[in-house]
Order: sequence, then structure tokens, then C-alpha cells
Amino acid sequence: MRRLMFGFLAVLLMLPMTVLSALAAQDATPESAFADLGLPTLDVTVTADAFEGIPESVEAGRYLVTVTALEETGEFGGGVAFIQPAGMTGDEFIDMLGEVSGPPDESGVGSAAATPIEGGVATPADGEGEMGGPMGAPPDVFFQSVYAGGTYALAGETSQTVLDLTPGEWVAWGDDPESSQAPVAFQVTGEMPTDLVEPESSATLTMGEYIIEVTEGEVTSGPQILRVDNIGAQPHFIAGGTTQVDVTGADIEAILESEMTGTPAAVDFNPDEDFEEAFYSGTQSTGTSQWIVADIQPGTLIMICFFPDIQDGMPHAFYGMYTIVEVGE
Ligand SMILES: [Cu+2]
Repeated sequence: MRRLMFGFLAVLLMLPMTVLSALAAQDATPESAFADLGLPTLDVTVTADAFEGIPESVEAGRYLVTVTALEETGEFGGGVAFIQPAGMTGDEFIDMLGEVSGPPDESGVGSAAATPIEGGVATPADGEGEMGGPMGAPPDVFFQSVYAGGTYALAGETSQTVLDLTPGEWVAWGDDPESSQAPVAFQVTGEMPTDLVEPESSATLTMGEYIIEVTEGEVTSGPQILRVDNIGAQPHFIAGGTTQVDVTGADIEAILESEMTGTPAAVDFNPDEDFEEAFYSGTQSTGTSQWIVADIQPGTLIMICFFPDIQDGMPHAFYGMYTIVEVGE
């Protein structure tokens, strides 16, 4: 269940390695649609345990972030996202992450859900929830911090996003307290430029409690730029992928419930086999926008958020934060 808690863990849930190895042959590298915008760039290489290319200091602005995940990131690849910790320095946040994730257990994942955070809101859950096990909300800082977004690439591939880095101290991290890359603190200096250019996008995805909606344009098949806005109060992200199975909301609810109970869902859709990744938009705070590149196969597009809820830590998907869109050829 812990793997439902944060960004990439959620992607792992939906992305079995069989699908990933099939994807590895595909070149989802975006057209250089962003290239003409004249944006400052941030090129980040994700290794097995580190982020390379994060400068100690950058000027505030709208950045074209290009993420390359080395082959050594393994079957799930790697990503980078940006968080401006609230009420603590970048280094303090990084120290806290070390405490939250703790030493890996035998299954290779950490022990976040089992570790109460002093002064935080992570409490032993109110007993066993309806869906099955205890799940306390993560510490306050995860809800109060500013999330600028981020992106994710499969091993050996590259992915791009355009996002805003505002003045202050930021941390580049894996959008997940348990990701294997060491987070990096860096400074963003100066003032936010007032003449920010807006990349052209084919559709706008709007996130809120607990919705993901196509509010402008249309999601089509093929490579495209999607604008992602968060108008909600809580942080949100979107994992998107297509399936050829005619999936309904009831199927998704059944699968989510089966994740909690361990009982297989009686549905035709098997996320372990029938799901092809389209994009991952790293966590964003309210009022932020980012422009991600998505390569979407025709079929049934499922977009879903697993950010833990501020009240009980339950992934937003359990509050209905997913949407299903048919994407034609
Ligand atoms: Cu959400």
C-alpha cells in the first residue's frame, strides 16, 4: 500500500516492466517544439542514485527542463521534480526525507508509512480503514511546500517539460520520498520575469479536488504538448497511460480497492498487462502550470493522481481523482 503514496510509486503501480521494455524501443523524445521559445534550459541526467546537472544557483524564470534517464536507472527509469520546501531549508528538507524514507526494508522499499514524524501530522492511522490498512497523512511540509512540476523518462530516454522556478531555495528530487536519487538543494535568484512566453499546447488538463479535466483543446494520439494546471488547494500530479481495454470508472474503483485488499479485481482490465505509459506530470501546487510532452497511443486514456490526501494520506485516486478519455487514431 505504501507504494500508492507518492508520485513515482504510483507510476510503478501502473507500469509493469513488460510494458516498459516494449516502450524502450519507442522513441518518445519530443519534437523540438519548445526549442524556438528561447527559454533558459536545465538539463538533468538521472543516474541510479543521483541527479547531475543541477547548478548551485539559477536565475528565476520559466525553464525548459530536459531529463535524461541513464540505462542504469533500470526498469523504471527516473525523473526529476522541483519542490520549494515550506518552513525549512532545502538541506533540512533533504535531511527530513532521509528520516521519512528510512533504511530500505527487505522488499527494497523504505518504511515511510510506518515512521511517525515528530511534529508532523503523520500519525498512526485511525485504525484499519475501510479499504484495508492504516494510512496516516504525510508531514505538513508535503502539503505546504511549493511544487513546480517535473517529468520522468524511461531508462535510456529523454523527456521534457516547461515549468517555472520562482525565487527561493528549491530541491530537485524524484517526486517521491523513497526515490533512489539523492535530492539536490539549489538557489533560484533574482525576480520572476514578467514577460514569460507561453508554449503552445494542444490541450489543457486542469487538476483540482478531486478532478482531472480537459478544460481546453483536445487530447489526441501522438506526441503533443499538454498544459497542466492545478487550481485545487492540494498538490496533485497526473500519471497518464492508454489501454485497449474498454475501461470504466467502476473498473478503476475495483482495481484500486483490490490494491488495498489484496483480492484480485473481477475486471477485464489488468494494469499489469494492458497499460501503456503516455506521460507523467510531476507534482504541482495550486496556481502553477507546466507544459509536458506526452506521446499518447490511440485507445482509452486513463489519467490518475495518487498524491496522498491531506486528511488521511489516501491517494487521491481513492477520492475519484482520475478521468477516462477516449483517444482516436
Ligand atoms: Cu491529486
